[in-house]
Amino acid sequence: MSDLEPTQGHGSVRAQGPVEESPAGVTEAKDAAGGIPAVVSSMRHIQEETGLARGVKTLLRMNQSDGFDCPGCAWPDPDDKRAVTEFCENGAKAVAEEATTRRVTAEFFQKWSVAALSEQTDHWLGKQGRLTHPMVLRPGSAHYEPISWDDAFQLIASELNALTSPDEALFYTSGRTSNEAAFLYQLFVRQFGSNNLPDCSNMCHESSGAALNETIGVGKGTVTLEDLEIADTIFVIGQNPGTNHPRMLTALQHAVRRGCTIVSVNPLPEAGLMRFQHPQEPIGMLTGGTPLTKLFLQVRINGDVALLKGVIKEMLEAEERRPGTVIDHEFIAAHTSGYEEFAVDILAESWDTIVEQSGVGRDQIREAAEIAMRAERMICCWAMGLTQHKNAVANIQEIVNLLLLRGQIGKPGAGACPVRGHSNVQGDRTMGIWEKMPDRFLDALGREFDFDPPRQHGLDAVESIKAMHAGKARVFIGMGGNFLSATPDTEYTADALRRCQLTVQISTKLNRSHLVTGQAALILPCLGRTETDLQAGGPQFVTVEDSMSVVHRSRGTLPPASEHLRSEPAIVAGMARATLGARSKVGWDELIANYDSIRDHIARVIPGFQDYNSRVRGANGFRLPNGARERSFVTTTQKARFTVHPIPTTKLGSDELLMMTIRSHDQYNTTIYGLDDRYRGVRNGRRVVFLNAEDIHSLGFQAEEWVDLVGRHEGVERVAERFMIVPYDIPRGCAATYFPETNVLVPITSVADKSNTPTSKSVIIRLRRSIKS
Ligand SMILES: Nc1nc2c(c(=O)[nH]1)N[C@H]1C(S)=C(S)[C@@H](COP(=O)(O)OP(=O)(O)OC[C@H]3O[C@@H](n4cnc5c(=O)[nH]c(N)nc54)[C@H](O)[C@@H]3O)O[C@H]1N2
Ligand SMILES: Nc1nc2c(c(=O)[nH]1)N[C@H]1C(S)=C(S)[C@@H](COP(=O)(O)OP(=O)(O)OC[C@H]3O[C@@H](n4cnc5c(=O)[nH]c(N)nc54)[C@H](O)[C@@H]3O)O[C@H]1N2
Ligand SMILES: [Mo]
Repeated sequence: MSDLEPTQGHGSVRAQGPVEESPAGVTEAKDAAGGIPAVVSSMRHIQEETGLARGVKTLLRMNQSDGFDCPGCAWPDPDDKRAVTEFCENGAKAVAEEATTRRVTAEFFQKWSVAALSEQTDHWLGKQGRLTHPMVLRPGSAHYEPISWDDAFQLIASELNALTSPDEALFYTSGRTSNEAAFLYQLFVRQFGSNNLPDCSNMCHESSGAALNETIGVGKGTVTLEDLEIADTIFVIGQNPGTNHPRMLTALQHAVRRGCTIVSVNPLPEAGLMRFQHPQEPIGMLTGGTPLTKLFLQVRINGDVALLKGVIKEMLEAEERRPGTVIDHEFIAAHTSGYEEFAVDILAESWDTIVEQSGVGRDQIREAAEIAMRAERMICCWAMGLTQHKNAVANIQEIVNLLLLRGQIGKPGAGACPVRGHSNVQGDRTMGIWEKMPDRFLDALGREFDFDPPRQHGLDAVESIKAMHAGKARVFIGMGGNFLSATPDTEYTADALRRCQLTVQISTKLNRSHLVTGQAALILPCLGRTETDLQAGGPQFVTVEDSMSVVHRSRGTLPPASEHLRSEPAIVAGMARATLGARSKVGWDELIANYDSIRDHIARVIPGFQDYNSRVRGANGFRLPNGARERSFVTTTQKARFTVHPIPTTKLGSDELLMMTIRSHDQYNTTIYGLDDRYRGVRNGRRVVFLNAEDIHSLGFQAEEWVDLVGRHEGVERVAERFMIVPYDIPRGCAATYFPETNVLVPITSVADKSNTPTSKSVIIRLRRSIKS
């Protein structure tokens, strides 16, 4: 098999896990999320990983003012009214995953060769427990072996310092890294001489950042939790909060109860968005829960530009009929640019194209427009359903257009709400984890630390993969995450990583990026959120920024999983000291002794962080300033910008489908908690493809048949083997599968305009009868 080619003498290492042979069990999909099954499921994970006593004790510390920040998602915590049990099913699973009592020891690696580990599933890898000791995989060796921290840092230093240029190294970050670790990491990288700081955001909300920066002058959302509490209308577009941001459902439930209207736009009727049963409300559970969505628009995959243009067109046509009743002319005149051109384009758009491309009927579009026209305080929320398409930036800019029409930005209860993924992905960006930080940041950083930061933009995630593949980058360092499995085009990316001299992963748990490596590889095990972080100056806390720009503390209380673990900031300092030596004037050791001193530097470099150390010690932390909230729009026109976008048309052959790669209810990105997707009615299997029953029939297949998924892009064929067909309530021509099993089908050359984000939600495939069936 092609994915078993021997490489680098580490043996035959698979870039993709083995294929499960047993069929998944399929039952009916649910429309309600939460309820007793959610409690049972979280307790089962806790029981299995940590034991109940340790697990429950840990959960009680989560999201409390003096506790740790949930490593699940970036949804904010309500001020002052944190229930003792401010946690959700999937937050509990995230904690169980980290607080597990299982251990991956040095003996484990002696027993298991890298090749043998690669024959195991991703689910199995994750279940082996916490990494406990720094390990090295030497060139030609089949097994990882223990290494001391000092030798590991020396190995990194010698490889980095042997490069012809600092730009031959890549420094990836996932989004769990704390502000303190992220700030030190980017400082190290920039003192080393590169801006090569790709991050998970490149594959996530990069499109939101690009879209919002251009139109409202800030790359973040403009709303707070208090705004959600007073909004009268909320659109939830391309997001599955029941699984990925369960605590958001509580906010939506409160909103509905006080009369707020929720519109959801999704190819799937996702459980939770349709109905929600609060796990802490027994009455709701008996009555079937609160219906959340008032209007469900079952858009075709990537039909959002067409749909949003349709809604806006209805509004503009209503304004023509009843001038002065729909559009906020005062706001538009005072605060926006580009309205004329925008309105002309919308009015010229044909209804046939809108209806055909969106897949949503004219009546439903009118209904959505009527809701938007009545709205006094409207919020639009979105996530990966919008950001991972070729025209992702246009998707989000159409949302901005919709909001601007009635002045729904910069007033209480209204605004743009990109719902972030990783718990500190937004904070990492604020700290300078970005390949193209603006000059004002670099100037301040250089002044504070008395050096000249490099100015040339670095490489993002996709560019990094290409650079490794072309032999232009030779050292890869990952601060968390699972680069191999999270990025597109798995086999291509594996080849890219194999061409490196050295790959280094700073991690809590075993994953496939530890197995597909360069000539040499290091695993550097680090502390997680839940654990105490003891340094020379005493116990430390770290800080994070949530999806709504609130910066707050996180302090773990569990004893570390092993005495050999180091904190992320300490690991960065170790690499920096070894690599930079006398070239750096930074007192790395002093910074690690007491993280207050890191925060003092941050306070002087990054706007909004003045008095960081005292303000972040307040019970609920502090909120960063956001110009757009004050209607100060720092764009090229100094105003909020209306923008014009053509309706994208995806041309599919008669046997082709447009596939989105999504999350099941039992995974955290590439971490597989379990093999069930309770809400979608799938048990004990992940290799399923959800299809419309009529498509199954017209393509000549049957439910529960096994197929291979075949993609063709720019003449290159990519295959993902053995998926079971599951009939589902999904628009014609669309398909859904789980990430990361189908990342092998996402072409490295298929990316979003402007943000370069892989098009993980727009993959063209065909079905082929699986030969083994
Ligand atoms: N438990 C858990 N929590 C998580 C994560 C996890 O894996 N597990 N991941 C975290 C991370 S990093 C992130 S970024 C977020 C992800 O949170 P989500 O964005 O909710 O995650 P996805 O599963 O990718 O779901 C995308 C949703 O968009 C819909 N969709 C797909 N294509 C389109 C389209 O073209 N148009 C529209 N309108 N909708 C579309 C899908 O049907 C699905 O409901 O969650 C975070 N939280
Ligand atoms: N096809 C497809 N691809 C996608 C997506 C999609 O929807 N479809 N979504 C994209 C998105 S939104 C994202 S954000 C990326 C996610 O990309 P990543 O962030 O790279 O991936 P994760 O699976 O979240 O990383 C999990 C690993 O992080 C490590 N880890 C966990 N906690 C910690 C910690 O506290 N510190 C350290 N140092 N390590 C830790 C563990 O070793 C674990 O194995 O994937 C992207 N890829
Ligand atoms: Mo994400």
